[in-house]
Formats: sequence, structure tokens, C-alpha cells
Amino acid sequence: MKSGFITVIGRANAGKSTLINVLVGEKVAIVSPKPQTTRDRIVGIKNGDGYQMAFVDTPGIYKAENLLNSVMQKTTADSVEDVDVLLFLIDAHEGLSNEDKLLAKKYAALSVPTVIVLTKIDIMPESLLLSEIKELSDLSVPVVPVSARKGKNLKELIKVVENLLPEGEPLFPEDVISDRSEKFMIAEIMREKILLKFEKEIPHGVAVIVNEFKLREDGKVYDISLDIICEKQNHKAILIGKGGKAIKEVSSFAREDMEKFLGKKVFLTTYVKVESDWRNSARLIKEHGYGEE
Ligand SMILES: Nc1nc2c(ncn2[C@@H]2O[C@H](COP(=O)(O)OP(=O)(O)OP(=O)(O)O)[C@@H](O)[C@H]2O)c(=O)[nH]1
Ligand SMILES: [Mg+2]
Repeated sequence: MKSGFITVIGRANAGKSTLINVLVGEKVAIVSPKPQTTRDRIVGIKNGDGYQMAFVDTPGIYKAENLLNSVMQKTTADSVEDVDVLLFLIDAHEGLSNEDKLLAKKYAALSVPTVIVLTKIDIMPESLLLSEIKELSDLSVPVVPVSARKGKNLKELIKVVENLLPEGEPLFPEDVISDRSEKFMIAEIMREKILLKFEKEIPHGVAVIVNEFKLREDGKVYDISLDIICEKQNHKAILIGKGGKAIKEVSSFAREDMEKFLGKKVFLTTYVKVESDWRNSARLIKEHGYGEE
């Protein structure tokens, strides 16, 4: 039996969380078109014939602009240590930047077995892909092009990873797909809907705290109450919207997903609160659950 941890790293928006969700076959990490969607290390587990793969999702590599970003970058840097296989993802449809090439070189030189994964090949011309593969060919690591969205070449990727994994016993029970709690996923689902609905700094300045998460005695309905923390008074006004329209809409999308995730009805209550500049407060970052576990 083969088993181990496979850390997935790459620049913000490269498609790390999407790939892990597709490989695991369930949504374990939220996804959005905005960079810096993932803030935490999240493990998604795939059990296959003769292997167990524990994929570690990480915050995207990004220039830190505040203390929260620095904490996120440290999470990613720490996740590269003590792993069995490293997947370095590059958004191939954007073209290879110098930074991509430098990072690829840096990770390929590590002692841990590394695979370069070129993502989003469904939205790019093949000629560009071929030239990128050629450009990376002098690094002595496998280069695997994939599309998570169209399910292209994923079996190939799994084979390559399986070959690099060490022999070992399963690390997680077979029915477990994530190392994160339901409560964590509930907060993340809310954050995902906020990332999808609001623009610019607003979603990046939001943290979601679940205060109540309780199944009613009838076993059919969850009562969930959460705080949406934002950084500024004017952000709060935008999040709530005229007559509460915006918050109602975003809560309703979130509730639908929470019901799918939990398989039960959800009664959701949300509060919007302001904590000025919390992303630069070490205490508040910790209080909101980011950084060291
Ligand atoms: N066309 C296409 N789009 C993709 C593919 N994979 C991911 N995306 C899109 O790329 C965007 C970013 O995807 P994520 O999975 O959130 O990327 P990430 O690397 O986890 O991003 P961070 O958590 O911010 O670092 C989303 O809009 C995805 O839908 C793919 O295979 N094809
Ligand atoms: Mg992500």
C-alpha cells in the first residue's frame, strides 16, 4: 500500500483548491476567481486501489500586503517541509512568467519528489502548452498538464503521484475526506459566497466566525448563527446593502450550499460586525482561526 502527504502549492489563483476537490471527489476547499481564496492548510483525502493520498491545500504564493498575508505565506512555506510529494501548480493559460520559472526551479531543486502541474489547459491553445512544456523540460522533474474543470489527464497525474509515494499504512480512516470540521466548512462556505458577490478589498477583509452550530432535537434542522467580520464601517454598509438586500442574497446562496453539505435543513442567522484593520492584528488573526493550529 502506498500512502503519504502531497502538498499542493502555487501562485494565488493557480487552481490548487479546484484540483484537490476534483481529485478527492468532494468539495473540501472553497474556490473563487479571486486570488487569496484559501487562507488555511486543508487536507483532502483520496482513497484508491492500493493507495491513500492526503492532499494538502495551501494559501497561494502572493506578495504579502498585511499581517494576515504574511501568516498565510508562512503556512505555505511550512507546508513544504516534511511532505512525501510536492505538486507545484502553474496556471498555464496565463503563459509562463519569469516568477513561475524561478519558482519551478526552486521547488524542482528540493530533495522532496516534485511534480510540475500545468493547469487550466482547457482554455489555452495547444501550441502554447507545448512550448511551455519544452521550456520546463530542463528541470529534471515530471511535468503534467491537466484541466481540473474538464477532468483532463487526471488519471495520468494520479499515476505519477502514486509512483512517487512511499510504501505505508493509511494515515486517515477510509471514510474521512478532510481534516477539517463541519463548523470550519460552514464558515468557509459563507466566505466563498462573499468572495463571489463582492468586489475589491471587501471579501479579502472578511472573516467568518460560527457562533452557533446545533442540530435541533428533531434531527432535521441545523440552527447556525455566524458573524461576518469586516474591516470598515463602509464595508459593513456594502455587505448589508439597501434594506439588507445584499446580505439576504448572499446568505441565501450560502444556506443552500450548507444544506447540500450537511444534508439537512439550515436556519441561518448572520450578523455583520466591524473590527478595524483586524488583518494587521496578530491577536485578531489568531482569534479568527488563522495561522498555527
Ligand atoms: N478553465 C479552468 N478554470 C479553472 C480550472 N481550475 C481552476 N479554475 C478556475 O480558476 C480560479 C481559481 O481557482 P482556485 O481553485 O480557487 O485557485 P487556488 O490556486 O486555490 O487559489 P488561492 O486559494 O487563491 O491561492 C477559479 O475561478 C476556478 O474556477 C481549470 O482546470 N480550468
Ligand atoms: Mg485555494
